[in-house]
Amino acid sequence: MSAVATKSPDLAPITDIASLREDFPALQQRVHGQPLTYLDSAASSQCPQAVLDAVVRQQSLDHANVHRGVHQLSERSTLAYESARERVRDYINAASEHEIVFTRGTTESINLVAESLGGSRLSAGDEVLITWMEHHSNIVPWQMICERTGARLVPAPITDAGEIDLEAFDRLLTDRTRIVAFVHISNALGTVNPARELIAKAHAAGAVVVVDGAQAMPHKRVDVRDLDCDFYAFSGHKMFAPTGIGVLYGKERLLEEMPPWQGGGEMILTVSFDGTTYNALPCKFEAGTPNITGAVGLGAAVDYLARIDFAALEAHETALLGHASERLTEIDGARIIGTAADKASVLSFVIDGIHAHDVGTIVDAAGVAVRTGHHCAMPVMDRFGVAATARASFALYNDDDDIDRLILGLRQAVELFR
Ligand code: 7TS
Repeated sequence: MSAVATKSPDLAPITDIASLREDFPALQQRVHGQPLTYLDSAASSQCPQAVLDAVVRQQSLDHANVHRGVHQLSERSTLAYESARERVRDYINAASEHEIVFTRGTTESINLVAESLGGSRLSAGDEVLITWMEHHSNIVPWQMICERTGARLVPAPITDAGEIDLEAFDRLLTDRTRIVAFVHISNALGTVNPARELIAKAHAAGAVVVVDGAQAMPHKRVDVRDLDCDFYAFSGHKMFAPTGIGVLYGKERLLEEMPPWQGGGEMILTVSFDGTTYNALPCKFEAGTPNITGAVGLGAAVDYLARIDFAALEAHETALLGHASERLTEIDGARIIGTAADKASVLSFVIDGIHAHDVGTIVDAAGVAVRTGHHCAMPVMDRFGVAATARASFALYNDDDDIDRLILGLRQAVELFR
């Protein structure tokens, strides 16, 4: 019999970040006969054993649909699912569990806000202000809703270092701006945006603020009430949980006002052919059977993160990024894309005369996983005049040895192609 705890365990914070690597079974394997060096956590991070155990336990013993059965398994499953919601609420310091909507991930979270909030609030003459450094998932849903409502999408430019041009942002934020949507940490550049400052500016202009927190969650201790954002979107699979689960945090007052997005089971109170009444928050936005096991995995990932001393984690990751940036200067013709003063865990670069995909393939043969391409941020590539970059991204389980092996792989690529 499994037992679901309803609260995250209260344990002493972990300051020895290097010790965490052992918790990740995927990192103990070899690929192409070499020890795996995983430098693609910005695309998707690995799961610690505690998350894998929670997923297996849920799926083996407690699996049943939620919110609808009186039987034991359904009750246990519902408890596990709602306990995961409470852990997430507590972790990001949301005021109420009504403010935590489980989604498929960041993309679905942003589509939900764009469709529901944008669809009901925007009209011709209104503007949605974003930035040039957004992931496509924080561009396209806004483009789609602007097209439908006649509103205008306005991108704030970025500087050569890959920071938001704050003067331009101030100029573009006007009394026509209804919604401001921006990324907390850029996946293509690593830039950490001054979220509190941008949110305060947007609120002063009367706009609602949506933050894309996909890359921030595994690196920063996010407190939504301290940020005072109206919405915060993130994905489980970038913060050590499985794929297919994510969260939309929204202030209760706004979520209450917003019309439902998808219709179906779970989101209703009564249905007749004369009309339907909708369920209370957060179920109003969770149509259909949710990803119960994913939510349980996310709850376990949040428990895992809650144990970590984030000052130690940030120091560890800053040192890694500094070391990697320094060592990259040893590679002839290498150039870093994204040199913001406040930068986290992403090293995007090009090497003269070698296509990024070739760089990725050569280092893969040496057991090093990096991502190559436009990183779903084509406007960023346009801004820097490159078609693609190679990107090494770090997480809490990486160490200096991973960087040495990356540099060795890059030397091999240069030797082969020059
Ligand atoms: N926003 C940012 C900043 C992201 O980095 C990503 C995914 C998303 C939104 C979308 O998240 P999803 O979980 O809904 O897909 N970024 C990446 C990446 O950098 N490489 O692969 C996926």
